[in-house]
Amino acid sequence: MFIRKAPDLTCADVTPKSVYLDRREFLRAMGIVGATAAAGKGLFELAWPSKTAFAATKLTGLAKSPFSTSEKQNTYEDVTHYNNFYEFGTDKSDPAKNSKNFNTSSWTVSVEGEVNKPHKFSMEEILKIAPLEERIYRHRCVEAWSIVVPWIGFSFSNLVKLVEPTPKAQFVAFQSYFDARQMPQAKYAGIDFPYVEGLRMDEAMNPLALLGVGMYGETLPNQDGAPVRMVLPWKYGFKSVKSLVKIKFQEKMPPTTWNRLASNEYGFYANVNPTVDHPRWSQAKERRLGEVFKRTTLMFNGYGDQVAGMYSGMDLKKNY
Ligand SMILES: Nc1nc2c(c(=O)[nH]1)N[C@H]1C(S)=C(S)[C@@H](COP(=O)(O)O)O[C@H]1N2
Ligand SMILES: [Mo]
Repeated sequence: MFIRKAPDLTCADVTPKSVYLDRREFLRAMGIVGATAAAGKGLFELAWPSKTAFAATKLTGLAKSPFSTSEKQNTYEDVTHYNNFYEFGTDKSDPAKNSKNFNTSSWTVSVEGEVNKPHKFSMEEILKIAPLEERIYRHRCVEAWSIVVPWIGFSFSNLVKLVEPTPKAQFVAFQSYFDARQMPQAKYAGIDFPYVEGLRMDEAMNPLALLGVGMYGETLPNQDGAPVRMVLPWKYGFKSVKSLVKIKFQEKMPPTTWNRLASNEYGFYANVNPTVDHPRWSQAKERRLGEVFKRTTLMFNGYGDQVAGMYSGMDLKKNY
């Protein structure tokens, strides 16, 4: 198993073989590998060790990713105490304080719309979709600060393939969890909830687009988007929705939270672009948390080799 609270850990649970068989069985149940039916087990009966919250649980057996940067990682302290998660307050220190009791147990992510196989995924199922990888990505917020984070997850495209989008699926809409009772600070944030975002289909299928389930060797802390979020390292941070509950494939470009609020400031694409300034500040440089001097911001946040091709022929000043 990938996931297990340390006290219940036994050798038998962590053999690579059991991980492999379990995952293969799940994929077979989704009709992805092999023609033989899963031995007596339906998709919803697959055993997974824990149904409880995924807080601070070690994730082991992580593969290394060729997409990882070798730049110095930010500290866990920085990444968990300097957050944008407006549902839990707008100060950078608010999410750490206010998300402590956020209940992420029995979490599901509904994948629907223009797909042949709509499915409500449990976290147990999500963790079985692909072998988990550690990916050390640069993250650039539109507010001109940046961090380097060792995320854990897998390419979002692995999930997409399971649900089989129809030819009508041109865009993917993402929705975060929202509950005013668990997120009382949200009413002062000035944006509408639930938080929504979107990608063009080819962007969603780009191998860099990560479905994140952890960081620093553990499941995600609540303030960083537990239990599952998007991580899109070539785009400004606001595209990477936290605490994901719904994914919808659709023909039309979906509305996005910040674009709805101020379309002259935040576009749909939101690719990191040092040559297109925010109307109220420059995007040419950034402050890496923990550093004193500003760094030069790179086009596509330095991921141009992987993503520039998707935008060739597009006017990126217009499509900001
Ligand atoms: N649901 C939701 N997702 C969100 C946000 C938010 O306020 N609500 N903020 C975004 C912004 S602006 C950034 S920079 C990143 C921050 O992620 P981090 O706190 O894990 O670094 O989350 C993004 N995802
Ligand atoms: Mo951001």
